[in-house]
Amino acid sequence: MTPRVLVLSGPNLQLLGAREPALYGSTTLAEIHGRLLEVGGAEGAEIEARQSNHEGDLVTWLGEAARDGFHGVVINPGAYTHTSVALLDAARASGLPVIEVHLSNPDAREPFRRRTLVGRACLGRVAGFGPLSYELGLLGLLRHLRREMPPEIAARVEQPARGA
Ligand code: CA2
Repeated sequence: MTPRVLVLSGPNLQLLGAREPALYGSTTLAEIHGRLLEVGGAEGAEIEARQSNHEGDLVTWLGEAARDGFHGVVINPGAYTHTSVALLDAARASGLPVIEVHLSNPDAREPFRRRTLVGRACLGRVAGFGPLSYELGLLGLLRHLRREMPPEIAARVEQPARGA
């Protein structure tokens, strides 16, 4: 099976490389996507990458991902990470393994960024490594899809915590 992975980026991430390089670096989203296609290709995977500023687009893409033949999702939900019950529900309902990635480390920033709603539906999270967070998230997801995860982690993935 060729793993097919959908990579989603949320609001304002189209500005990468053009604004606030001190915070988010000088790499553009197009460059990140290009690199993911390279890394994914080297791993024998197919990658499709999309960005939207609209919560509804991200919800729709998550909802259609399994039907469209994707096996997993890497998502940087941007600011929706911290606010969107709709994205949390869509990630859960997708039935797919979802990895949350961030360029910065939200835990080391303002208190309101410490809460992730989307993360409750995610297999894992990579944050703080700039564009490399996307790559690491993709590689982790591919390991999972190939059943190369340690069994105790795989078991927890089957029964994700749903508590408060
Ligand atoms: O660190 C991340 O990847 C974030 O998802 C980025 C979001 C932020 O709201 C999250 O807390 C953490 C913000 C994305 C805004 O992207 C920009 C890029 C360049 C210039 C301005 C904004």
